[in-house]
Amino acid sequence: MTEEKSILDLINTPKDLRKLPVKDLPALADEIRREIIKTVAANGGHLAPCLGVVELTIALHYVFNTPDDKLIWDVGHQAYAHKLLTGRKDKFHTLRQYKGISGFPKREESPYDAFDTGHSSTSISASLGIALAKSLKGDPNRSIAVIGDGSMTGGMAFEALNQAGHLDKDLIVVLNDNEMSISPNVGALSTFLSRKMTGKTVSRFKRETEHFLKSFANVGENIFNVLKRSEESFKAFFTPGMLFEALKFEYVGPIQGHQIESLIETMQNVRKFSKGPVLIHVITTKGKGYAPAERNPGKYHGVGPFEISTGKPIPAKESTPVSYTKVFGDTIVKMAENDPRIAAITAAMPDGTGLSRFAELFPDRFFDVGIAEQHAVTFAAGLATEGILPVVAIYSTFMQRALDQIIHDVCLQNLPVTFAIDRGGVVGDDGPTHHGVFDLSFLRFIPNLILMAPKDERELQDMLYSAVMYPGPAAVRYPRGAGVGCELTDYFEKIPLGKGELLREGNDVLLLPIGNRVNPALAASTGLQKLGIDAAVINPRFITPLDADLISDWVEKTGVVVTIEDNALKGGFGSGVLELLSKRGLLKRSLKVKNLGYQNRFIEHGPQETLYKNAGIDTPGIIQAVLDLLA
Ligand SMILES: Cc1ncc(C[n+]2csc(CCOP(=O)(O)OP(=O)(O)O)c2C)c(N)n1
Repeated sequence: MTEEKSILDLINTPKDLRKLPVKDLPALADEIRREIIKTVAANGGHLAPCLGVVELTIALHYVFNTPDDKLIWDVGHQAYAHKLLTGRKDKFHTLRQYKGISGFPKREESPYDAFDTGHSSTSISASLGIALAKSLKGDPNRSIAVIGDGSMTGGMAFEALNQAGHLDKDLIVVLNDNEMSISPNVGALSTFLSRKMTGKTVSRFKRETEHFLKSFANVGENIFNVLKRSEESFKAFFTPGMLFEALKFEYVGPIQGHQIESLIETMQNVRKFSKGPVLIHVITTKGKGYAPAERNPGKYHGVGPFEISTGKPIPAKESTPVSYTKVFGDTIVKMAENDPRIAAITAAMPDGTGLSRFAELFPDRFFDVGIAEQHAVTFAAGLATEGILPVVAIYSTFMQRALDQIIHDVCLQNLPVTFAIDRGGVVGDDGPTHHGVFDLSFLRFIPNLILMAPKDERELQDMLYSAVMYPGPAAVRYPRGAGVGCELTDYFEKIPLGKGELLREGNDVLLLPIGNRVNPALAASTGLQKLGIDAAVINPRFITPLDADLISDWVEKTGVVVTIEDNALKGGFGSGVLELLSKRGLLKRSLKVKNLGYQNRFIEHGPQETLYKNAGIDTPGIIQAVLDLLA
């Protein structure tokens, strides 16, 4: 049997791609899909988004002169085909592995990665900046943003379109429209973009107009004929072009995103003839070419390792405890059953944040606002002014977007909004764009806001309950992944405001871990005991307000303190403890203090446990820090 010739093998850079005849490109697309499926099945990653843009990626690199022409991928989760075509196919098996290539575009990884992305809706701003810089430098090369319809729901995308239309510089925006965000896309814009607008809605509008005109006895046949002929102009009027043209973009499309030949032809025309800002509307199928992902693109948006033949996830070797996310989702449902004031808000992540069940059970009190974290927070503030108790569930990394809204719209008015901050701490394989290691720092200084982090999933329940019942703004921050496997309850208890708990008494050193570091610190205290070191352990529970008395007492008793957090050191929990000790006059020469957490640098991707170990915030790291301090 002869082995099938690989086309991908011939391509080291897009220059090689451009030498191929167009007729070979569909076979190349098949090969790229197989490679993506194989690698994601082994390593996990963003499967459905990448499968949807294989032809689009080939066409873009075929027509445009990358890397001189700059290609900016919004979110960057769809860039695997781009990586395979731009010199990284030999390293592709290391995708998202520790020390391997990133799952997102990285300028330091390749000259073809024009801009680092990970958070959505930035691509038009960045590519407009690049286009402007090129214009200032007299550089004729092009700047191209590829943005999904989900990412188009983010306000920043519109801020950029607004400026781009005004500046009238050469800029190409490719709108990759698959009608999906992670879940089905939401909002009026999504309906507007949808092809249904050109079919069903236009017909209904026409029918209703005919009916209306018929109600006038003296309207003759002519007017109906005019109406019939005007169907096409109706369509033109109601297609998405209208929106973008109003923003002074030339609109091209909608075009079929899996036919390479027509994609190439369209791109070539745009490249040759267009002037000023152009939007190419491309229709794609998320998950294209892999049946399980096509059937269920939401589930296959981002996946762990799976079996290719069935699409089934490869089960973990040991059974893992329920995740913090699930505990959050279940808790909020139980609370909402008893309290009709509770509403839940997500920014395009109902599954990711654990709110799907809430959405099913309480559709009137559930709001998916699109990828719009800033709006989500201010919208919650509005709800809160009317006596609703909003719970805003957003990943830590994406909450960064909404800092001003948290300060200005919620905390300044002391409104009872609960922030459920998932993925606090390092998140693992998604890497630096997604690690949630700044939230303790950027939330800690805000007046009126109370901030908690649970040591386990049982405490998460009580903290959520306490947060929702608290008459002002409250945030609960919890990590990605499984809890510790503790027992859950059907009832919730209010945690007294600003009260920590002493978990273990000890005379030699005080361990002050926060959140998911409490259990490793307890384990460290057991390890230290074996070495003859008697460690006290406090679970502070609150980052703000700190349990000042409990902490100060035990600092005084032991004279040696180690703080431990899954957060940046600067401005984090440990900084708060130092401020407290300084205020209480306890920062004396005789006091030994060590703060464990992340140094002031961005943290690479890799398994969470590896990253904890590297930062010295796992059990052996904590033991070592104590030994160093006492040495
Ligand atoms: C600011 C921000 N919020 C949330 C996310 C999580 N997220 C990643 S991809 C995605 C959906 C993007 O949808 P779309 O742009 O249509 O791309 P598709 O996956 O459909 O190709 C979301 C919500 C993010 N990356 N950035």
